[in-house]
Amino acid sequence: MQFMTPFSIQVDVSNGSIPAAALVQSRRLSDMRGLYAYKEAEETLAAQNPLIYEVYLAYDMPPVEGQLAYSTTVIQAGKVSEEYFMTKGHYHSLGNRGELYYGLKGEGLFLMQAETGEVHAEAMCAGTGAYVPPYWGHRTVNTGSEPFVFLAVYPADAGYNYQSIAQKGFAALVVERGGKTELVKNPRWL
Ligand code: PAN
Ligand code: ZN
Repeated sequence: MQFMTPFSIQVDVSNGSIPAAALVQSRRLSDMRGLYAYKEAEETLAAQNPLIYEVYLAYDMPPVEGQLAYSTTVIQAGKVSEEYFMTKGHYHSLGNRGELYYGLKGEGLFLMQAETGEVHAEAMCAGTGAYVPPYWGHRTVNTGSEPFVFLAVYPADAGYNYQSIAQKGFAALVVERGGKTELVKNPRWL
């Protein structure tokens, strides 16, 4: 492993951005085709192609064992029909790598899922530290009316496996019904 000099990088806590980020990824609705449950509502919103979330990668860390990477994610407030705006969600390519999320702003639900389909949800707001144990897929959902922002710290060699969630989604959807946030069964989950 490369011997590195310690460093710090500033997060703008007023909006969750990292002004000196090595990389900023923007995810619009068109980047998330097929991930929302309500297809007609997705088609209707497609013309606007709203920004759903941005990821600010603090540093371009080499993906090697022992190093940590960190990023912030800013998820906009909004819904596709009754399903809240959310991240794509992934398992780590190296399944035995955990992760820590720390809430900075807004309100969200942190969905985690074991390969068996067992789902676990943690409510998050500013100050919540939420732990993803190894082997759990994870997705964040903005359940509030302002951007939901969190910091993520993870092993730099964890990698991303988006495939299984792209195919089957999560076993649970996070929806607003009658003004309340509910977890409901995903009809596409087999
Ligand atoms: C996070 C996520 C970030 C965006 O940094 O990558 O919130 O979510 P998706 O990667 O699912 O689009 C993380 O969990 N890194 O491992
Ligand atoms: Zn992750």
